Amino acid sequence: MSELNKIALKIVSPGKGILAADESTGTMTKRLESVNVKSNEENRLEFRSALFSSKSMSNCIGGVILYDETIKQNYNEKSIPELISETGAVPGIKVDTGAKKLARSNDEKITEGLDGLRERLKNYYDLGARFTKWRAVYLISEKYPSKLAINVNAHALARYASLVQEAGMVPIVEPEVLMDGNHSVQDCFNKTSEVIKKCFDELIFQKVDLKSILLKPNMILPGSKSNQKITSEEIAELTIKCLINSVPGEVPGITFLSGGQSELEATKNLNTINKHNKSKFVMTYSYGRALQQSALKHWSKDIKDIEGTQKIFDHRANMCSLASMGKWVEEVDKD
Ligand code: 5MM
Repeated sequence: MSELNKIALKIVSPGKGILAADESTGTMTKRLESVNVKSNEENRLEFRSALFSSKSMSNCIGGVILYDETIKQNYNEKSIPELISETGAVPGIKVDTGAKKLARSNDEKITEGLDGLRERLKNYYDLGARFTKWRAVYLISEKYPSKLAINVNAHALARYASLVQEAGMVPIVEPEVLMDGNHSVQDCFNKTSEVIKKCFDELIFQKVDLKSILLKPNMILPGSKSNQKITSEEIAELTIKCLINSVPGEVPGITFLSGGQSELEATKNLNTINKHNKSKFVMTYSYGRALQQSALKHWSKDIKDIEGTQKIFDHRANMCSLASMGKWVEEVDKD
């Protein structure tokens, strides 16, 4: 077993998943301002370090994805990667520089960040990162995602993954087919399958070691503006089918994004997926909003109440952990 494969397996060990805390400053500012908290470096650190020092870190969180600002911060005289490593979780870092307008397309995007990546990776390794993340985003409509967007993003994801393995870290490959739109669940299934297959064609072509990556896909869901009603069982069935058909068996783990689902939806769907998952893929979470939303809401009411904030985060993390093993029991929606 290679060192990188061991890191990947450690991140997705039983009952564990990933806390995605890699919001860029722009996104974090939107999140904080939506709950009337000023977005400054101090507040961003205060909230994030509250999560990283929560009790559930040691039994529910296998890895934390950080943003450039956070990986360089200290809290109580410890660096953030140290704080995370002490809980047993692996520190990770988002290394793309964002999704930008794709030339020759009106609405689609290409994720940037390859220039100078080799040097940045070395620096992140020295800061303690042992895994990384790069997210490509795809729209669904009649004509999207275009072949152009599918091909160029797959190419960039593979170039990124190859450089990351060279630097001694595990790349998370995140092709996110967005939930926005009025498309059907079948459209989501077809387009997501096409996107993921193309990613693996490129990863294989560029000689990426598939045993040492993690895939971070969306679940198969109807568009957020479609009126299609679908059960959690159907979501699970289509999601598993899509992944079994598109992901090579060597990949050690699938870590879903929540993608705008509520905390409860993301937990319930992950649980149903794991109840039905007969494949050898580990299927767990790499949630941003679905792990942080309620904790952020609580914290915003009194930013000194770290204990209360941690209690709420711990609850969510424990629910996701149970869902990653198919052992979650329905919760009452308190909102
Ligand atoms: C945490 O948010 C990440 C995106 O940040 P930027 O858009 O600011 O770069 C995002 O990539 C995230 O890691 C995944 O989408 C999963 O987050 P959700 O909230 O969809 O689970």
